[in-house]
Amino acid sequence: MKITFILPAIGRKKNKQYIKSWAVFPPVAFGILKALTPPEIEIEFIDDRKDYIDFSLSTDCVALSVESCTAKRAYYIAEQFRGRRIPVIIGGSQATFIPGEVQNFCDAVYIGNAEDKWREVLADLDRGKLKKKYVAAPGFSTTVPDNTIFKNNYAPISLIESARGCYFDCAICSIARYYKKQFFPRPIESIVKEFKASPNPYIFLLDDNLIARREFTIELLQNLRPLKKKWISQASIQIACDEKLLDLAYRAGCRELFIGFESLDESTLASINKKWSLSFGKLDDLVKKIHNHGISIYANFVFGFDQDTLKSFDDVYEFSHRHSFQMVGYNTLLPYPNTAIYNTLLKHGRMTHPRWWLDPDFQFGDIPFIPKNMTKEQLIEKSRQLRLAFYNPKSIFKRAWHFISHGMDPGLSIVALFQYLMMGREVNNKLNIPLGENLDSAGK
Ligand code: B12
Ligand code: SF4
Repeated sequence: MKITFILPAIGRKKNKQYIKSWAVFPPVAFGILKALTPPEIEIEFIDDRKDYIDFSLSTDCVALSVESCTAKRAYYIAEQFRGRRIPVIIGGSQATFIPGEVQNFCDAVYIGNAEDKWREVLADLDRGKLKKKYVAAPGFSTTVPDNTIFKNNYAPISLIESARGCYFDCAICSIARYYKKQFFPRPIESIVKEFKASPNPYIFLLDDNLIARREFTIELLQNLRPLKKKWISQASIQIACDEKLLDLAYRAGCRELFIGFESLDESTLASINKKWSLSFGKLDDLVKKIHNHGISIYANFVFGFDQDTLKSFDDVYEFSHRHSFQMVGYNTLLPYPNTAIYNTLLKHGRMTHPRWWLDPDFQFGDIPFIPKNMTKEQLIEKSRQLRLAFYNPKSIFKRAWHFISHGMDPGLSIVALFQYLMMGREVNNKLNIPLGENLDSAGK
């Protein structure tokens, strides 16, 4: 039996290359699926962001991993193979959030983590008795991903999971919905095994919130310390009020943290169920504490909340500039299906494109709802200007000086300078990307 794994891409503007910063990593889900698949089953992997799909290829089954932004392309791919009577299975976040929709475009929809039921799927496939729906329990097994299927060039950073989920329930977050406010730590021996086997100088520890469960984090950090690897991860700002944890994290190799600030405004944070992030002290002090421990910050903000005004952009820019964050994400609010914010906007009749991920009038970078204190155009343009300002040479120079004077990791600082060049060029290219389009034409 042969199974073809395909990672669908988001879309591409005509005659423009695919957005590079979206295609730097291989999809971990397929490394896991490969490891769960017995060796007698032949597996091939196609990365739609980089490869071209041969729709006439010979295979017994196609398995797709789908996020909201890739749903349109995934459904197109599924249609091509199903037209040839090749069964298609769809898993991933979109399948988990809105299985009812996904089911219309495939032979089997897979809800939840692969570890629980993938072998059952394979057995059913072998007997020709694929079920329409598989509902898997969330969690981990001791499976270590088999990354030998990834043949393309990716960034020399290994993606490793140490836990899934988060106890918080922020209204904008898909993960809060996926794992239903639960936290699933991975067995530490299997994390260590994967760390040791990593051929790359840096590791991206994919946790949604590194410090979700303090005792687990401490045990993990103690086990990572002797491995002498450097890594980046994601955490809530809560980490800053725990000097012991910060110190241990640095000693265990942590050099950068993605932190979702989302907004600096208390009422906004309250409206998205994230006011807790202001309960640990003044943000300025917390940021300094993290920096003083030699850990850089990738700060994420979202614009377009009801309390946001044009001044909110200036406040966020001033805050980012003051702290010389290594990297920032200035995102416009995109309500993902089944998140609390999506359901609220829908209920109040404010979604202008309720199924934006399939809507031909919606492009990546658009706003699918009616903002309150500004127009959609202002929201898009002010965010664009902020991104351009962050990548302007004067701002880069200030940050470079901050890296040097704070003894930030030299390797990551060089990576950041390359990122500035790449992402600075992408600011305009990332707007108006037609979802699911131009992925079969030359020049990816
Ligand atoms: C690393 C990461 C990235 C990396 C890219 C990763 C890559 N490989 O290319 C970068 C930083 C580039 C990135 C970019 C973006 N990302 Co991102 N990213 C993540 C993150 C943190 C980890 C992804 C991961 O590897 N997880 C580990 C794997 C194992 O989990 P998994 O994919 O869910 O797979 C499991 C199950 O879902 C299931 N499964 C998955 N596929 C399949 C298929 C089959 C057949 C089966 C049976 C099972 C199955 O089994 C797997 C193992 O249990 C997630 C958050 C998260 N915790 O998942 C966000 C996340 C996936 N990203 C998200 C978003 C929105 C984006 C962006 C659109 C952001 C932006 N505005 O630019 C972009 C573009 C995404 C794209 N498609 O290109 C959202 C998606 C929300 C949604 N509803 O679709 C997430 C969930 C974050 C969030 N909190 O909301 N991202
Ligand atoms: S803290 Fe982060 S991962 Fe947890 S629910 Fe909020 S946004 Fe999601």
